[in-house]
Amino acid sequence: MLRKLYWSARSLFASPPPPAPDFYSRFGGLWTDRRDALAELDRRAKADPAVAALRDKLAFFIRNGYAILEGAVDHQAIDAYKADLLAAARNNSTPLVASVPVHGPQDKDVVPLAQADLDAPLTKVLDTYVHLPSALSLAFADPIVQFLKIVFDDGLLAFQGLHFERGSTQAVHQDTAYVVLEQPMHLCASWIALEDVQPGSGELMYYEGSHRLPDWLYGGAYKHYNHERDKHEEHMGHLKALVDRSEEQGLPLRTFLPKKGDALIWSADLAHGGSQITDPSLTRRSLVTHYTDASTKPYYFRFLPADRQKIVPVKPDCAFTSMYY
Ligand SMILES: O=C(O)CCC(=O)C(=O)O
Repeated sequence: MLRKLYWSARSLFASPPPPAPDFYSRFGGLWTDRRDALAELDRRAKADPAVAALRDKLAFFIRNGYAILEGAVDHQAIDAYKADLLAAARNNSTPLVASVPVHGPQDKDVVPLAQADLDAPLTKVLDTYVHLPSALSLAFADPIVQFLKIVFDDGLLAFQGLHFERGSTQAVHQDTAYVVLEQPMHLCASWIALEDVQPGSGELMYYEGSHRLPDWLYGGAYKHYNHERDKHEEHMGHLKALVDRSEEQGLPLRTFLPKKGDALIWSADLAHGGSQITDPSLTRRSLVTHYTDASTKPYYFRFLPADRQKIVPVKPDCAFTSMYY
């Protein structure tokens, strides 16, 4: 019911916002999305040693739409999380749920974890950070928090988490179409490798620099896709345009072959997806967390009763929420 309301609701972004001249997107963004972001980085690095220490990574993030934080997450923390997830998957009474692929206009359903085939591509265990404290050590590992606090200029709110056992094989997309916020561009994600990723396992792929492609406007107005409001062809057109425009501009298509514990941070509009799995014997265990800043709310809060709009503090500057639990 809740999900139906969420997906069927008309957006209040009923007409396109006026162009935001200081930003590449008419929907604005974070300071890193401003046209003068590199000059702003210089200013901030002079004033703040924490920014100066991450200056090269931040400049790369501004130019390319992502940054790689090598060894961001401790191996013991990862092993503890994987053991907890495995135990939960074997426990019929775990409250955890998973998104599984189905045929139909919405192409996915949410089922109890015990009913999900974890080995199927496109199975995603949802918001494990709510029920597995060990997931919090990953999603809020210090290097990730330090980087995102600078980018957000604020604390972090984790509001959607996806655990993958296998490559997703998901088409190249922009998260702003599906992971919706009241301020759509106030979005970043971390992708944490829970094992060394092997070629052929369905590696994460992304077009470097695609975060600056022109806004795709659903119905001429909206940043996000709504399967009841928007035509299937429009959605397919968006996915095709991401590949076509990236290739027209000569943006390199990269694949991510991280070591266990490496994390990739992507910005709101980086076009990314899952490569084809050419060796089905390989797992590709990873944890994705979508974050916004402490002052932005997920769009799904509009459809949750007040007592379900829970923001749970984890440690200073870090909190989580969920639409599922
Ligand atoms: O890990 C992948 O293959 C893709 C993940 C993804 O696209 C996402 O979480 O938005």
